[in-house]
Amino acid sequence: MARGIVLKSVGIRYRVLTSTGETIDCVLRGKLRVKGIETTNPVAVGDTVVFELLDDGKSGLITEVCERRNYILRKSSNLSRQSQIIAANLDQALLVVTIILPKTHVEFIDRFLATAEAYSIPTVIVFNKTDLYGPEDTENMEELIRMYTDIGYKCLRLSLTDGSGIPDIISIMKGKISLISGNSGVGKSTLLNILNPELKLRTEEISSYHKQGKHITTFPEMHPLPFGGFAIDTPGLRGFGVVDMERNEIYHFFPEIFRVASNCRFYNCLHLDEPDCAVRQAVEDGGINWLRYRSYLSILNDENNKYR
Ligand SMILES: Nc1nc2c(ncn2[C@@H]2O[C@H](COP(=O)(O)OP(=O)(O)OP(=O)(O)O)[C@@H](O)[C@H]2O)c(=O)[nH]1
Ligand SMILES: [Mg+2]
Ligand SMILES: [Zn+2]
Repeated sequence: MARGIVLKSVGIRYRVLTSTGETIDCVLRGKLRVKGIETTNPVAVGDTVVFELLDDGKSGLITEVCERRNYILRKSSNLSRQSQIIAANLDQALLVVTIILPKTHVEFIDRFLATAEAYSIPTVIVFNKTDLYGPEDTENMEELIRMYTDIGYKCLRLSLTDGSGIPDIISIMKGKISLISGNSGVGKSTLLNILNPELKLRTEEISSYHKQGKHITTFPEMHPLPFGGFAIDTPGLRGFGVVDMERNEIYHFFPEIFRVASNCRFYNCLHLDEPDCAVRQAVEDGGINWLRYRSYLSILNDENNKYR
């Protein structure tokens, strides 16, 4: 019996890293004990597992999945009710965003942040490609950084081309399991290749035609980092899971709205047009940024409130 952490799943096999630094390819034992939820995949990247080494000494049989601290999900398909675990035991998410090439929209950032709040995963917002920014782009970035810092999110400025900000990223990622997320083309794989040059992940020029990246990375994989810790490169926009939120709890995942909402007249206020709504008052007074309020409304108005 040994313990390890799942780096990757390949078909029915799982690549497991042991505490001594070996990687063992494992299959699942027929009767596997997994606590908690029903999903299409019983084992995910980031899981700690117990396994038996088989006679060949090189492969193993996973007998138990240890209890997860947290996990993120996505629906198996558009129609399916079943969900799939993307990753487990995350310490934090780094949301990589860019002001241009491609432009990351505030609403996308806010949906991600709200989802991460719902999963209780702290998020750091990383503004990449600063080398490409003109004065106006830089101003836009600084405005967003002010907005998110005021709410309580940590923000970093990064350029993978000129190297500025890389030491900050390393100190934030050291010893932790980090999910690297963000739209296609923002530089997630480029970042991981710089952090661990042995990886040689595929990166691609974003097409200049529609200024959007293509999704190059497809399966989540956890990469050990040379300075300690792991990074999970998720497949672009689709990489982050769905959460089913009740309409009246969405504002719980906007920390600055939640803080103010206790002053609304009605305990079940949705902060739309109810009388004496402290949230709307704060938006008017500028205490809550209207961009954030707009993102809140957009999630609230989503059909079924299920989004990805
Ligand atoms: N100028 C500049 N280009 C960058 C920077 N970071 C990444 N790039 C370029 O942006 C393009 C896309 O980078 P990728 O690392 O493939 O993007 P990704 O986020 O992994 O994209 P998907 O795998 O499609 O989700 C590549 O051509 C990179 O060289 C940067 O800081 N500055
Ligand atoms: Mg990539
Ligand atoms: Zn209200």
